[in-house]
Amino acid sequence: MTSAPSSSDSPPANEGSRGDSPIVDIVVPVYNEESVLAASVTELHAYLSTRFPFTWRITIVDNASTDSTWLVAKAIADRLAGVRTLRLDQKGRGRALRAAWTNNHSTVVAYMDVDLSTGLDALLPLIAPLVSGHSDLAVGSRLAPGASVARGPRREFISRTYNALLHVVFGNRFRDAQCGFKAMRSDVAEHLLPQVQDNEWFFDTELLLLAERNGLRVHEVPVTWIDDPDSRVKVARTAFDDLKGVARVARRFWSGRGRFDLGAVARPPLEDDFGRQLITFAKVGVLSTIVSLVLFLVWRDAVGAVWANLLAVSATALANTWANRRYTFGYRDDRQRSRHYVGGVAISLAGLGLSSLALTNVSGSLAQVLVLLLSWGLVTVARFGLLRHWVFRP
Ligand SMILES: Nc1nc2c(ncn2[C@@H]2O[C@H](COP(=O)(O)OP(=O)(O)O)[C@@H](O)[C@H]2O)c(=O)[nH]1
Ligand SMILES: [Mg+2]
Repeated sequence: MTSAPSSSDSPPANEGSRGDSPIVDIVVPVYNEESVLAASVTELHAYLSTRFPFTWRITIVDNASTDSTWLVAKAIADRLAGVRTLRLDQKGRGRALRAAWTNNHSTVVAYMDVDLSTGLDALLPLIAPLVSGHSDLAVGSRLAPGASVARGPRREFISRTYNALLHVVFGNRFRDAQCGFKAMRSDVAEHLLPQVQDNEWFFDTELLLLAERNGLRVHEVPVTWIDDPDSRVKVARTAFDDLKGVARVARRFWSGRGRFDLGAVARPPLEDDFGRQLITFAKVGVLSTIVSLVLFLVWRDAVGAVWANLLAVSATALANTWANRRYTFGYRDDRQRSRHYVGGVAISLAGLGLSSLALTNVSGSLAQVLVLLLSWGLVTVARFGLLRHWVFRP
C-alpha cells in the first residue's frame, strides 16, 4: 500500500531529516538470531508493504551477536528497501532500543521481538493511537481481556507473578510489562528515555512505570501470542535483575523522585471530574459505613454505644482516607501524602464528635443505628466538600 523510504545499511543510525523520515520506525532487536532473522524480517516486510497504511522503516539492531546475525542483517538490508541496520558492541535489549529510538525522526518508534510471537494484526492497533495523538505509549498485552495466549505453565506463572508484584508495589494500571511488542511517540521518547536507567530486560518495565507516574497515557492492545520456546533470557538472572530494578524504582518513587518536566508532551490535567469523584466517594463511603456499622454492633455491648462508635469510626478512618486519596482524588503517589492523611483523619474525627453527641441522646438498638446512619450521612456530605475543596485540592 505504501512505499518504504530508501534503504541504508550501517551505523551511525538515526541520521537524516524529519522530512524523509517514515511515520513509524519498527525496531527488531536481535542477539544471536541467525536462524530466524531473515524469515522474520521478510515476513514483517511483506506485511508492512501490503497491509500497513503508514510509511515505515524496519531497523534491525544487533548487540554484539557472536554468530552470523550481523552478516544476515546486512544482507537483508541490501535486499529489502526500507530496512536498515545498527550494531552496538555491548549486549542488552534495552540498550538496543534506546540507541535506535533516540534522535529518531519518525513520529512513532516501536519494537517487536524477532520471533514474531505477537500476531502482526496487533500492529495497527498499537500504532494508530500514537499517530493520532490519542495515547503516548502503546503496549501489547497478554494479560488484558481479549488476548489469546499459547504459552507453557512456567512462563505463564512467571509472567503473572511478576506483573502481580508490580501491581502490589506500584499500583500501576498497565497489565503486561514484558510483552515484546511496544511503541511510543518519538517526542515522548525524547523526554522519557534519558530517565530510564536500565539497559537490559527491566528497561520496558521502568519505561512504563515512569510513563504512568508522569501522567502519560498508555494504550494496551490485547494480542494473540504464540510463545516461541527458543529464548535468549536467562530466567534466574533476569528475575533477580528485575527484582533489583523494582526495588530501585520503588526507592526512587517513594522518595518523591521520578517526576520530570515533559514540556509540550505533558498531558493537561482534567479541568473537573466532579461526577466521577462523587460516585467513587459514594462507593468508598458505603463500604466503610458497612464495616463501621458491623464493628459498632459487635463492640456496643462490651463498651457502650459512644465508645463503640469511637472505635468503629477510628478503625475505618485511615482506610477510608487511603481509598479516597487513591481512587476518588487520584493521588497514586506520595505527593502531599502526610497533609492528605492528617486532613482526612482530622475530618473523620470531627465527624465522630458529632455522631457521639447524637448517640448520647438515644437508647435502644434501632434508634442508635438510625441516629448513627443519619449523623454519619450528614458528616459525609460535609466531608466530601471539605476533602474536595481543602484536603485534596490540586
Ligand atoms: N539487540 C539485542 N536484542 C536482544 C538481546 N537479547 C535478546 N534480544 C532480542 O530480544 C528479543 C526477545 O528475546 P527472546 O529470547 O525471544 O525473549 P523471550 O521471548 O522473553 O524468551 C529477540 O528478538 C532477541 O533476539 C540483546 O542483548 N540485544
Ligand atoms: Mg521470544
